[in-house]
Amino acid sequence: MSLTATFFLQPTAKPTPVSTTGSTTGIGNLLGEYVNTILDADSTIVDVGCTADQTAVSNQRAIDRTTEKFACFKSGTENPGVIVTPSHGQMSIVKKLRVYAHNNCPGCDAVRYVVEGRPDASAGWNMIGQGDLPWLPAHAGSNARGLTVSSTYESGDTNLVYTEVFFPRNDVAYFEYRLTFPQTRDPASYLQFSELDLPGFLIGSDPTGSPTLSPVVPTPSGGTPVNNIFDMASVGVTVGCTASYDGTKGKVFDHTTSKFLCFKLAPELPGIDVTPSHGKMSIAQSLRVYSHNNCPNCDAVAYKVQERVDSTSPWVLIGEGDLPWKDVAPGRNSQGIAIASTFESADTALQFTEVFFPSNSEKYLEYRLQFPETRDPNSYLQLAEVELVGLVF
Ligand SMILES: [Ca+2]
Ligand SMILES: [Ca+2]
Repeated sequence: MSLTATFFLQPTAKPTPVSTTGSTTGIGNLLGEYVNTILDADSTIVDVGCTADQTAVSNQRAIDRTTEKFACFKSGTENPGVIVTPSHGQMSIVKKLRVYAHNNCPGCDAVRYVVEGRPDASAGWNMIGQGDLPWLPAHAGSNARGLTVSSTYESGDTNLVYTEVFFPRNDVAYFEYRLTFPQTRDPASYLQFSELDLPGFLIGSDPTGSPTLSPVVPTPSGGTPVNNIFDMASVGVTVGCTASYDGTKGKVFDHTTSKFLCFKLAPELPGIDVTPSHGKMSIAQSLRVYSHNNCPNCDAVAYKVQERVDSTSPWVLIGEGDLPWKDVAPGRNSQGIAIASTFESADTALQFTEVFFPSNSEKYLEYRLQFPETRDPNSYLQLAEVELVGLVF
């Protein structure tokens, strides 16, 4: 890899019209694909700031696509972790980090992370993201050893225990990555995890070793990234359900954890149509749902999001599927808490789930949010807040 400097893709944001599920690439002059992990199992991997318990074998376990675990004894002054050089030789843009739980030692859990990248081995490291892992407050459980890890760009392996953080605004391509974990749950413990996913955009291979600078991420320019396309004065109209009292419709987007409660009216799927009062077009990039205060059976566990350019146009599907918290009910959020989120991150002091729409690149005005399934199918629907994260124009 001959690059000597990082390069920036302009314009700067997701989404792109690139398949997120196919194995091949390329639409028009685009070159690349979203992948479940940039770090292929044949990557070269070395420990840093620690000594792996079985040298090369144990290092590879960090990325061997199974829950066979990585264990590393802290040494020296550097943060413990790994440096990974993918064998595919392609530049990439990191969008997320997932850390899968290991089998036996809660005190050994990584609870803080630092993700850095560099374009080649001679360059300095550049920060991509750092902070607490979402499972910091409490040990999240364990994964038996030796299970296959089956993930996608959109989702980690929901049969396994993992934690995940996002870097939606990172748009710098790198080749090598340093993933370190400055803190373990018990600071005196050594470091363990069973697997890492580094989901992101893999720039198409180029035999010359010169990554293309063509517009890999050709989003419309000029959009403003926002934590929520829905302003508090948005107009909501329930669909497929009737709100417990009229005022609760606005609780979907009141920017607090005060909850929306809706009684299902079959056969339509329950949910709400939302028209932002700002009247601006927008591109939705992810959906966050915050849990309400008291009824796990009332949690939405599946979603369907549609959009349209005006009230007379047909609805267009953005995405649908299960919400990540389907298999494990989240903790509850008390009512009336102001939500402090950003474009990059939900309010991590609260309980939430999030799904992404990396292929959505069109501007729309109105949205239809439906929740085809509740945790108990016989329950009514409750949620504390929805955030439709994206760009406003
Ligand atoms: Ca592993
Ligand atoms: Ca609310």
